[in-house]
Amino acid sequence: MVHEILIWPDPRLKEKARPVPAVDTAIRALIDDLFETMYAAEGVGLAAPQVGVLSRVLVIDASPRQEGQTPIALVNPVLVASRGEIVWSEGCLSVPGEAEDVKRAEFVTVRALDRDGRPIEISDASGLIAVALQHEIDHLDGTLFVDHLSTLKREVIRRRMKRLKQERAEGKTAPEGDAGARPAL
Ligand code: GNR
Ligand code: NI
Repeated sequence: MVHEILIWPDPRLKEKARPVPAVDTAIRALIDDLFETMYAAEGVGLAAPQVGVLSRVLVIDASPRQEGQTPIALVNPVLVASRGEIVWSEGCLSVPGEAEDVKRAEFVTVRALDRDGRPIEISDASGLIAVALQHEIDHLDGTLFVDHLSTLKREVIRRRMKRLKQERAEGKTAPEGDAGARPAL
């Protein structure tokens, strides 16, 4: 089932998600929904809080953009090591149409449970996967990429999101050629 993706600002996106006590059928159904919702929105990743579920679950699939990648579903992920620095132009399905440079670790190692509840480790990920892992784990802690920006940039984006929500509520579509109408992902 495709869920509605919450648009920032929303109080649910600021909450810290709760650890999953057991990877059961309900969690597997959530993972399926996250993949379905992510693919429908053409995103690279999605975290459960973005669909209003405050559980520590995320999915990532960079395969359309990076060859040799497979879809990843992580439960209770923990960043156990990171090194280096990289600046990446990030977007977010909860902040549609916006993209800004964010400084991240270049390489990360993450431990988690997979969809069968087995412990897995993603060792020394790099590139888009490494950035997406940090971006999605941030979501589980109530942090969005806009929280890494200057107050000025964040407030400009806040106004645009307010306008976007108003337009959506009024059933309007953005004017043609308006870059803000498309997610910059
Ligand atoms: O689709 C997405 N693309 C993206 C691009 C650069 C850095 C991070 C991301 S994640 C984002 C999907 C999303 O909002 N996940 O939470
Ligand atoms: Ni996001």
